[in-house]
Amino acid sequence: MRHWKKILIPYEQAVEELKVKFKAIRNELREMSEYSPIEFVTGRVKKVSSILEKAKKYGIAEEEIEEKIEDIAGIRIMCQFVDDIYKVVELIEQRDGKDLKIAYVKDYIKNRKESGYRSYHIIIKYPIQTAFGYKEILAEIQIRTLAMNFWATIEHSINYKYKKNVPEHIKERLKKAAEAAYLLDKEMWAVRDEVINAQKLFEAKSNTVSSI
Ligand code: 0O2
Repeated sequence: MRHWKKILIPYEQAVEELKVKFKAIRNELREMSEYSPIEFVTGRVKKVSSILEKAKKYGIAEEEIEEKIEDIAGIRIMCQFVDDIYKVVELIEQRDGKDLKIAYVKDYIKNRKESGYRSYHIIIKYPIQTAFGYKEILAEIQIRTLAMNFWATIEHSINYKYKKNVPEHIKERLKKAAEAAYLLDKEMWAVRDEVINAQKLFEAKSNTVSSI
């Protein structure tokens, strides 16, 4: 029996640190009244039951889990528009070799998954200073629009309910919904400048009201 509580401590620390770092980028840009490609950030450490399930699915031995399961630490960055995703990717690339190392990427936006899933994944190696010394762990950063996130969240819960045996008619509906989310992203991108200007005006007004 492995000591999961101890194993997961560095992953918990990594998730907390990465959340702080990405939220700081968003806050800094907003403070400077500049547009932030990051709308909001979440993070989680995978549950032990999900880690073991994934290890079983891929035939990974328990002692190989940390080396082979890349999303034990997961960060999710939500953006308003599709092109913001690639701006966030650039921001992360600029940090490559500094506070993180990029292992590889999976672009499920250009190569949508069979399920209809879209997102940009970056697998990183992240250094952690623990009470027992230095450790480098793997973490997955998922970057997606609000529409992609809405679809993925719903689809994930349906999969959970049906334990992956989703009835065919629901699968079809989900594919249609994925297409609708894609079209929503496309339409929103077309009015992107208009939306950003409106948001700047709205924020300026809110700041004036709060300073009265
Ligand atoms: P959770 O609860 O988010 O941790 P696999 O996980 O076997 O599908 P692989 O090769 O490990 O695939 O990596 P991949 O494809 O990058 O997927 C890792 C994570 O991406 C998943 O983690 C999901 O968060 C998300 N994801 C990938 N494909 C889909 C999809 O079709 N629908 C949804 N909703 N999310 C997806 P976990 O472990 O599935 O779940």
